[in-house]
Amino acid sequence: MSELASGGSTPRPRRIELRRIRLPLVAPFRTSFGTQRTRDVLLIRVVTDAAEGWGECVALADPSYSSEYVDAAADVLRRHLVPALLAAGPVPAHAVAHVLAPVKGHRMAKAALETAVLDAELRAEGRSFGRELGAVHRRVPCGVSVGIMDSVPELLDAVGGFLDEGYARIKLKIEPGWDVEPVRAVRERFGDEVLLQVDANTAYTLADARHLARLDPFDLLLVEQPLAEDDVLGHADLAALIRTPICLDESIGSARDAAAAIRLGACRIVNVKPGRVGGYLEARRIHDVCAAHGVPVWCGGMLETGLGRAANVALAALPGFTLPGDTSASGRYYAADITEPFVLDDGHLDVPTGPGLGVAPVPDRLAEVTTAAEWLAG
Ligand code: OSB
Ligand code: MG
Repeated sequence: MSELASGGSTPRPRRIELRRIRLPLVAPFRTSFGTQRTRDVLLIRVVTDAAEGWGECVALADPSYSSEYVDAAADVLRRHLVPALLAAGPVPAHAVAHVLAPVKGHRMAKAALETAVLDAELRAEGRSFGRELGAVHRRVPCGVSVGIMDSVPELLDAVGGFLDEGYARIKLKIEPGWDVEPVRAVRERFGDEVLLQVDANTAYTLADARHLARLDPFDLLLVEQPLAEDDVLGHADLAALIRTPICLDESIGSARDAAAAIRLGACRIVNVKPGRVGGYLEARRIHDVCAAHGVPVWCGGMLETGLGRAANVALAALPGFTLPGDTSASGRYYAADITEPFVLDDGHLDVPTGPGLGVAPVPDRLAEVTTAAEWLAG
């Protein structure tokens, strides 16, 4: 252990809990890669002598959005990541990624563990995530991601409801066969002032460029991840063929990826999802790289509970997050959250100000939704 990583007064993690919870979504959420009806979430709790901290793993139940999935995340945490951390002694949050680096990939699993360590550290020091990350706003404007529906009238009802609730931006999930028509219908019904964007979750190929150009007249803020995760060059080629700005989600796993994508001209905007990139500290580095290049970023979402949402809202308050994020209110996802619910106020969510995440699971509620729990100790 290096001098840096052994950090003088850093409390060491005594024990670490892996806990699985299951929450029904208020409505099915359909994307080009599948339909989510419930959220099977892995939570991590790190206990030190000074405090306990929480991290939410954003991996979905199936490897459909990305190669990671929740059972694999639990396995790599149990067998590799948690033992490595417990064996390393006192590790400050900023050194967790270094300790975990010998394990390749598994960024969502690593992010959850780093977040729990950071939360424990900040709670012990009485500092908030927002303060630690560099938040400059008290509250953030929120967008909402609207799934693929069975019909256009059903979509218009859903979008109308979200606009009535005050959401500042609408994102439509698209796929071949559900793209130009729903966008046209939303523009016709709700007008040109609505901030509108689309997310394809890799459902197209470069051969679809002429079709995607049919979205150009609708003045979309961006089209998110039209092509495959590993097709950064394809996105650069597509950018020359359509006017709508391209935003990357799945393709960006690190600040280095973001720098390369920007240099290649593959994106003009970046969706920052802390889980996808290995944690909030790497997410902040992506923010910094993008800001240096004048590339706007926004905070993505993975249908988080209040725990993950608290940290996302803190991140979204950094100065380079100039577009509304997928940081919707708790009620957009869950009838009952596991924390005090995040409630929309005039299209905004407040950045938590309490120590660490500023929220914690409500014990009875957590117990209600728990499906499994195990403790690991050094
Ligand atoms: O691509 O942004 C995405 C949800 C799960 C997996 C991938 C994505 C999404 C969303 C919803 O779009 C974002 C949210 O509201 O949490
Ligand atoms: Mg996306």
